[in-house]
Parts: sequence; C-alpha cells; structure tokens
Amino acid sequence: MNDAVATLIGQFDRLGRYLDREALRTIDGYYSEAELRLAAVEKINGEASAIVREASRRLFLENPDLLNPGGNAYTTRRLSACLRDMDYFLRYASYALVAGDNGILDNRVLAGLNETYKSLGVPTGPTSRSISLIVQVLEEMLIEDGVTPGDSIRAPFDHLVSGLVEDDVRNR
Ligand code: CYC
Repeated sequence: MNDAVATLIGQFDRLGRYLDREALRTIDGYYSEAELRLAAVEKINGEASAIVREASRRLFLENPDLLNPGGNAYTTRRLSACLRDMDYFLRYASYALVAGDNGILDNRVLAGLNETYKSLGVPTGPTSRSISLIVQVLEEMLIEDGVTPGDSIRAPFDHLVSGLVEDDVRNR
C-alpha cells in the first residue's frame, strides 16, 4: 500500500522529474489536513462498534425489507455478514485516512467485491447507503467533539461508494 506522498513521488520518479509546484501543494495539503484525518481515525478506533450499530439502525429503518424474508440481510447469518461488511468498510477507510490515499481500498476491499456481491445477491444500492450512513454518523460524532469534518474525511467513503456504484452500472 502507498500513502499520498509515496504515490506522488512514485509518479514523478517514473517521469524522472523534480516535484513541481502543484505536487508540493498536494503534499502541503496532506500534512495540513493530517490532524483532522487523525482525529477522525481516533474517533473510529474508539467508537467503531457504536458507529456500525447506529449506521445499521438507520439503514434498516430506511430499508426494513432487507431484514424480512427475501431481503439480503434476512437470517442472523446474513445480518451478521452485513454488519461485518460495514465494519470492514469502516476499518479500511480508517487506514486510507491515515495514508491520505485510497489505493488500499481498491486493492483490499473493492477488488472483486462487485462480482462477489452479484453472485450472492447482495444489493449494492443499500450497501452504498450503509457506507454513506457510516460517514454521516462519524461526522456527527466529530461535530459533537467540536471538530469540523471536511472533504478529506469523506474521501475514502466516497471512494468506496463510487467503486460499488460504478460497477453496478457497468454490470447492467
Ligand atoms: C457476504 N461480503 C460477503 C462476502 C464477502 C463480503 C467476501 C461473501 C463471503 C462471506 O459471506 O463471508 C465482503 N469480504 C468482504 C469485504 C472484504 C472481505 C468487503 C474486504 C475486507 O474480505 N447485505 C445486505 C446489506 C449489506 C449486506 C445491504 C450490508 C451493508 O442486505 C451484506 N455481505 C452481505 C451479506 C452477505 C455478504 C448479507 C452474505 C450473503 C450470503 O451469503 O447470502
């Protein structure tokens, strides 16, 4: 896996070029937002199960059919698989937040996931929604602590959502 700085240096090294102004601006952004990203990671580490619990409560409130016969989260086995998937999304997003780079999400989470979900009938719409609810709950918690979350906190969650939605569209 890479972090934001290693990714950028890798790109310039491949071209044999010195870092340009724009690259330095990107690196500056990575460091200046580090405190915010780490505050979010600290919150995730301490509250992961509460975040997943609350996000899943909202998901099933919006979409109760998931829990009924015929729904993909029906039966305790599938419900626990669903909660476990939400926990995976949160944990890998926390790694991406530390790295300031979403590469790990492509390699470790999204690779093959759409195919798996398709073969098991796991609906990607509600799964994407679960990820949006996870970041919503996280943002609320940060705001409660007086921290103003920004785009850099949402970035890995948005990346996961677009990875799922894109393939969903392509598969049709
Ligand atoms: C299943 N989720 C799975 C499976 C995988 C993942 C591989 C199939 C194998 C298994 O059941 O364990 C996902 N595995 C991952 C991910 C990683 C990994 C992301 C990266 C670390 O190693 N169903 C719903 C909800 C949604 C849901 C909308 C939760 C938000 O209705 C999830 N995923 C869900 C369910 C299953 C599943 C219910 C079980 C489906 C089945 O076996 O019928």
